[in-house]
Amino acid sequence: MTMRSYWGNYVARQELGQNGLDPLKFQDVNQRALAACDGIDGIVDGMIQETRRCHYDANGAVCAQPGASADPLRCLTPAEAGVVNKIWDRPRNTDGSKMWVGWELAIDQRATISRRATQSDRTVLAMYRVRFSGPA
Ligand SMILES: [Ca+2]
Repeated sequence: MTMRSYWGNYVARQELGQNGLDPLKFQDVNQRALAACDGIDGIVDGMIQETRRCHYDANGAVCAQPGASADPLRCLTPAEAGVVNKIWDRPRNTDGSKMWVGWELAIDQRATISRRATQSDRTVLAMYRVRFSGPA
């Protein structure tokens, strides 16, 4: 798991509860974002080189939106779309600046999200919790 996956799982569990975000939904919205932005860099190759110019909004994948999946197992609720946008936005410091520079939109076809926290997940999540909410 990468740091980005930890962040995704952290946001999903914080905002949606212990079950987090369904991996199938996360995969679907990432694929939609990729499809929307792949060509911006001039080559449709399954990769977004110009992530800063990709402004795909996960609200476009909310159920019943044009362009969203018609499959209720794949389209998002508005709350889930908010979580996905937050995951893509990446964590911010207390002054509002982004903690990691380089990905303006952290879309990755291999982006994973899991429903069961591993021990290392829990360690990283505890770290985020301290960083963003202050010690419990
Ligand atoms: Ca491309």
